[in-house]
Amino acid sequence: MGNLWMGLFTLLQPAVLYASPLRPGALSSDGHLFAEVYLGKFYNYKPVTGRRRRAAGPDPFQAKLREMQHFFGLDESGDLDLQTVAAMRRARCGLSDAEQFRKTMRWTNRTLTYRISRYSSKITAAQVRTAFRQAWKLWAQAVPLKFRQKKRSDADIVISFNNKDHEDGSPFDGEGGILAHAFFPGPGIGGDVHFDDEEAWTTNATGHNLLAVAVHEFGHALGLPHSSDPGAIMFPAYNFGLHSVLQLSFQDVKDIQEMYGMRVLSPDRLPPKTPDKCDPTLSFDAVTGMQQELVFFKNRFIWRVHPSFEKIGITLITSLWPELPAHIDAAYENTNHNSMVVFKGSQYWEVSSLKVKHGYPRNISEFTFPSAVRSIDAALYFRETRLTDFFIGGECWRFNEDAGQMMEGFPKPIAHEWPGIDSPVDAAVAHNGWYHLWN
Ligand SMILES: [Ca+2]
Ligand SMILES: [Ca+2]
Ligand SMILES: [Ca+2]
Ligand SMILES: [Zn+2]
Ligand SMILES: [Zn+2]
Repeated sequence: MGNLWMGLFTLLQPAVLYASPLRPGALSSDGHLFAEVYLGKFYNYKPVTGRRRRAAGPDPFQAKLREMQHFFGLDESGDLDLQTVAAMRRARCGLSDAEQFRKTMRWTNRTLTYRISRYSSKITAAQVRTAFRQAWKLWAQAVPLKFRQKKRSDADIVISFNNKDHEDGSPFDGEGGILAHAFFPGPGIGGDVHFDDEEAWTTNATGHNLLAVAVHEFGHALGLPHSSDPGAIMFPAYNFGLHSVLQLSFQDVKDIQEMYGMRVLSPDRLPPKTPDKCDPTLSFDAVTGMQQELVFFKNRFIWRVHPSFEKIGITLITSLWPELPAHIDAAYENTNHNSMVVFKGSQYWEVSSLKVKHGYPRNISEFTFPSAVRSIDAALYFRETRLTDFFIGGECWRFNEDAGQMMEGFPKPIAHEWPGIDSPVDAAVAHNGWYHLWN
């Protein structure tokens, strides 16, 4: 027990404090109430009270919780464990995840108009207009639709920034929580998009990025429901990180093209597919331990494998660590520092208690590599000796963590230090007394 759950605990917002010791299913009644409200809002959960509750068969709360856990790629335990609560605490879109996809709700015009009826108090009107123009462009690149801004007269899609109750039956909730919501295509309020004006809207990765949220909401305005693909723009939680590149995913493009037809995509704009863990050709960028879990890195994604969870959940790296880039090179767990070290190119980051430490990225020259070493293929930490092996091309470098320098005589050929292992090495990890290396 201990470290893993303490680590996850730091993911939770400071506003919610649970009694220690922390273990799954042992949350306070406040946590339970919060979850009931969340499931009510996003999964059509209706609490059963009184006599009917005892008479009912399977617990409807657990059933809805499993539905939510399935959607978020979490272990479908039906327990209100800390990973589930952390997922519920993430900033997100106000629309339900149980919304049924209805093909009839789509625009018949090929040119759609939008109007901004109320601007943000957090960023300039010019910044808002630019973000919206870029957001529409992403959709217009995939389907034969045109979007035109109107200044005064009526438009199909009216966009506004609002505070708290704004008379549509779905009041905003102040900073955090719900960021925005939208209405599916139709007359009147149909297609309209509302942003919570109390969010710290930005054009970068601080606060909440307006472009990232606008692309998602505009997807609703065109008729798309939420997607459980964590790589999709239509995934309900906010995922934008420091190094994020905004683009529609394969799933988003497929869904919108089913509604409006295709536009031929140029080869440099092919949408990225979310990797499938069952793909036999799947390789990994890096693999590391993280307390009790194993973490597999691939492109923008991670899989977390926990010994007591059946389900292997895939999420975006940025949903845990917004500061980390995609396509990392190598990672290892330094159990003596209680941290995870992540490498990309000549930079590295240290993650402790599930947070990227301040002052990173730093340069790999701090590991006393010569300047000719520009990147690392894989890294492996030996808990007992506090040594770390770095695999670079055909060579192995051995770093003494206590002394802060390379061991004498290194680098050595991988074939010499690791007989039978081919080079280059893609990923390496120590687990259950075995060393696992991937080529
Ligand atoms: Ca809000
Ligand atoms: Ca409208
Ligand atoms: Ca690698
Ligand atoms: Zn949404
Ligand atoms: Zn609204």
